[in-house]
Amino acid sequence: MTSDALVTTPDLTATSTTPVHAAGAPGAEWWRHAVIYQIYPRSFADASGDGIGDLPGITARLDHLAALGVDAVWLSPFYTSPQADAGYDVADYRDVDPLFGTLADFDALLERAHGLGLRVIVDLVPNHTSDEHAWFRAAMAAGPGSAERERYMFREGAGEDGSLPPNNWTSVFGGPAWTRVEDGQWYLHLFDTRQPDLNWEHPEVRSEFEAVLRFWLDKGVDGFRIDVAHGMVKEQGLPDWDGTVAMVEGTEEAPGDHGDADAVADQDGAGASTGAGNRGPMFDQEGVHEIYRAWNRVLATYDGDRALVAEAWVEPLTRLARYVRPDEMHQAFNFSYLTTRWDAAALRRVVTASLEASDGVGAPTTWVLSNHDVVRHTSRLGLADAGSRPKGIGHDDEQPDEALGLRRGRAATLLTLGLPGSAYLYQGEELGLPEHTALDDDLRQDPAWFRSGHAERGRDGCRVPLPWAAQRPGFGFSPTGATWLPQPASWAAYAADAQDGVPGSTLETYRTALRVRRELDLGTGSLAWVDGLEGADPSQVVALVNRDVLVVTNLGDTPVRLPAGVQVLVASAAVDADGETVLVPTDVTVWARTA
Ligand code: TEU
Repeated sequence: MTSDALVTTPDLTATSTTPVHAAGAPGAEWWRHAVIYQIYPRSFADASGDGIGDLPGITARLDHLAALGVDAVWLSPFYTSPQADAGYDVADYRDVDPLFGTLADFDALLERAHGLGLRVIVDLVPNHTSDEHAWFRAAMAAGPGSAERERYMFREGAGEDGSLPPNNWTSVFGGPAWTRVEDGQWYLHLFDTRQPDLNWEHPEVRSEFEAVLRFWLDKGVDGFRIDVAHGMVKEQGLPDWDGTVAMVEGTEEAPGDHGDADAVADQDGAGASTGAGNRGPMFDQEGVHEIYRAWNRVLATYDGDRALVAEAWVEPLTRLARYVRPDEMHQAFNFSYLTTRWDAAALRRVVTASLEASDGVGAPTTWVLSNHDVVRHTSRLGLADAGSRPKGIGHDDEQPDEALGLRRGRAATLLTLGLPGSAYLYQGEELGLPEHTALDDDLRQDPAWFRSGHAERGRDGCRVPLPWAAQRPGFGFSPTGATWLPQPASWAAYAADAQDGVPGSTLETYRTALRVRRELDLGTGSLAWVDGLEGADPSQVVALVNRDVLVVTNLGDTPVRLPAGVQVLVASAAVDADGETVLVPTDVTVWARTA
């Protein structure tokens, strides 16, 4: 821990500050403070004209990301896959699906990105393969008792004739987590039936994934995002479990919800007593950590601070921090932050708990508001229960207030980027894109929509192809105008070319924020809460200092007056300035220089 928090305490007239701590251990590694942009390849940019994004499309648009000012990109899977879960069902971990291009296209992308100073992280999906992976085909062909079946989780069924699933686990997408094959055995799949879980007790599974890591490291990738990082090892005996197999739910036990004080305070990681997070026999087992220690050693044999980021829906935050201990992974997505409601006290609590938990293991915190699995934050924040997390939104669900959601979404982003640590952005959020909340149900492709019996709308609404050019067919996503999902007509106003160079647009606001964040090194800074801005109600206002920047988010109805003499650097929306006085309006974040 550094003492930056103490040395940067500014002279804020009529305020006091509480130093909290710094962001992780000091260190030069890029991932400690990087802003990393998630590319969802099928929806970023299409070069081939088939309406599905591809690697050449990404390469052609990398300048947009360099100009945006991010440090790195993370690519969701582009590997050979039957696309039963949009590529999170991998049939060949060492090749590119023809839908997205070729290995040569990947090499060209990597070279261009590195030429622009952007690092590249790729997605690794180790919990399960596709049912079209050579190993699973071999397992099916070889039959019960074979060595080939040992690489997966095949079991005999329960009941007299084995016609019942081996246990009561359900799939994350809904329905049973087991599928029976013709010879009578069952195999486990925590996700879709076409995503059989691997057996991580098997040495060949371990050595194969280390080889896959090396394959991409040798190509020059800068790191990996590890899918379902908390799921690979299951409790011995696969005992029944009556909990819900799902992600962090934002239940009342979870700190990410209303910021329940007791839950956040209960950060001892002592056990399953809070009931929060994924603590069933299929998630967050001790055995996963040994895998990450081995992978850490693989990465350490390469130069350039290669990094591993955990996609682990685990709470409390102290439990998540165990994935980023010094000899394991480097980052873990902070989903407790993502699931926090639009509430000043809850936000302060989750930020403090996050920094304390990651400081405790010398890791950075990895802030995130949106990704390809959740309703876009601009739309979540436009719901009556602002910041709640529905599992998709359809035409007959509550429709978010788009303008309010955008205003709050921009404020939330500016707060996020003002925090020390690393941050992830999801493609399109720099345009302020809302979720597609009225997508025709007949067009939905997410397996969660089908497996939940249409109870969950699923994730298609955050995966709609990006609008690049307001006046072009398909908003310039593809040269033919084709888009694999339709874009709402209202997206013309969000198109990149409609915002480029327009002062105050979401795109220009992101660019300014990222530039200032980089210039002032906010990512390696530290946080001190500002306890009392004059006249500001702490239950309505989040105020902090990072280096000499005052970050103020007003969640209340009354404008918040900034201390006299500060200089506004960035604002998420227009602020009221009257001579020396700067007022921060409702649902706005401002960065102001104090020195
Ligand atoms: O997500 C893991 C996960 O827990 C989510 O799938 C979540 O449960 C789901 O989005 C419901 O909201 C990862 C990937 O990010 C996701 O896209 C994949 O579908 C999943 O793994 C399986 O590989």
